[in-house]
Amino acid sequence: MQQLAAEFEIDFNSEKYKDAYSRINAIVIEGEQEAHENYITLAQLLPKSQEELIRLSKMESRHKKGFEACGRNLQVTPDMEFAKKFFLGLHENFQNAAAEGKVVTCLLIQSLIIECFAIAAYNIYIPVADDFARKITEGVVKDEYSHLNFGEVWLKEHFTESKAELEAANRQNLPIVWKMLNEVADDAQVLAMEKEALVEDFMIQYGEALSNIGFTTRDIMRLSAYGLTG
Ligand code: Y39
Ligand code: FE
Ligand code: FE
Ligand code: FE
Repeated sequence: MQQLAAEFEIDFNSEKYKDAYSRINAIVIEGEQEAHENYITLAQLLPKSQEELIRLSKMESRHKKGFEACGRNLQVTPDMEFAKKFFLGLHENFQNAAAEGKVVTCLLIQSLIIECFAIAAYNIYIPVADDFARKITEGVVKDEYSHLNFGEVWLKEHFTESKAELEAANRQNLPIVWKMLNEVADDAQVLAMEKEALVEDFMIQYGEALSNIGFTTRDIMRLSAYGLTG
């Protein structure tokens, strides 16, 4: 039963909810589509992991289909134009890094930053989702942990030679994530997702990832809060 939804008095059929959902649902659909493409690109950059990365890219397409069904279930049309703009900063940085063969930057953007953003968002969404979307999202979030794990394992194995590029890529991309969170905060609130909870969950996931890769606590404090102001 939708106990939390009742407690927060969420009306999934209200115009207000559906309007906010048209953007959040689009962000998630676009994010899954771009994640699909990013893992195909990574498969080309990392031939040794090709098979596994193609498998991850296929999971992302399935996620996209699942979230498209969530929108249809609420009779919401996703605002894909909004979503494309929302992802443009990270999209361009990933494309440019890929063109230069900077696999460490690509992994930081997709497998650390975007996966942690997805895990935070899905964890916060699950308790306040409608029954249909909750079941879909519960299945998806398990996969996202495995995508994050791929990035962690690869970067841990190549930590020494990747450290400087990771620092630079973090500096370039983490401020973009905070900007994205601010842009989506009002719509997320309508879905009963608190910005503070999203920020907190993101910081926990990202900090843990950096720790698993080999960064010290001191490095993590500096890296994970970079660009977080206001
Ligand atoms: O790896 C993945 O599947 C990630 C692409 C998906 C990103 C989803 C982005 C979620 C942000 C939603 C913000 C709602 C508050
Ligand atoms: Fe593209
Ligand atoms: Fe996904
Ligand atoms: Fe993913």
